[in-house]
Amino acid sequence: MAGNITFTMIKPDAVADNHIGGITQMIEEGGFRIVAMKKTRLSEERAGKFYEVHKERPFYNDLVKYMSKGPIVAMILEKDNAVEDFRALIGATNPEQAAEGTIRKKYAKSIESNAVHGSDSNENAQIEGDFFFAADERF
Ligand code: RTP
Ligand code: MG
Repeated sequence: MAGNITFTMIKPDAVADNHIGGITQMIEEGGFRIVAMKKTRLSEERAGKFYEVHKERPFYNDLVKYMSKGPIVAMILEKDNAVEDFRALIGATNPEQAAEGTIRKKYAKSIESNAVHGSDSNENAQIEGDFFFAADERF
């Protein structure tokens, strides 16, 4: 049986610093299969929509500006227990608390510039994947 899915973005600084390959390698070596993948740039408006769940949080405006400042790489990933296992692979939101061997430990620069996004539930994984990818872009 196919595993379930999660959604990730490689954030603007990590793309600008040429870490697409390194991060994608950690994802594949972590047992995830790439179902869909694209490099794109979010407008402020679209970043605001993506992060709408955080709109009451104090960091919302900065986050929206940060996520729209340059291209990102969006991916849908498949694995058994994908959401939880991917959050384990990326590590804590704050890189100072991220465990050894995690993507954020290796590539994050700060709590905002923390290299990658990972969905926090199966429901949000579906919503976030649908935000970026049509059915004919998934394999
Ligand atoms: P993500 O959604 O990006 O996978 O990260 P997360 O679940 O670990 O963290 P979340 O609470 O959902 O926050 C989303 C993103 O907002 C930025 N953030 N900044 N300045 C701050 O205190 C702060 N807190 C969060 C981070 O870029 C975080 O990934
Ligand atoms: Mg989150």
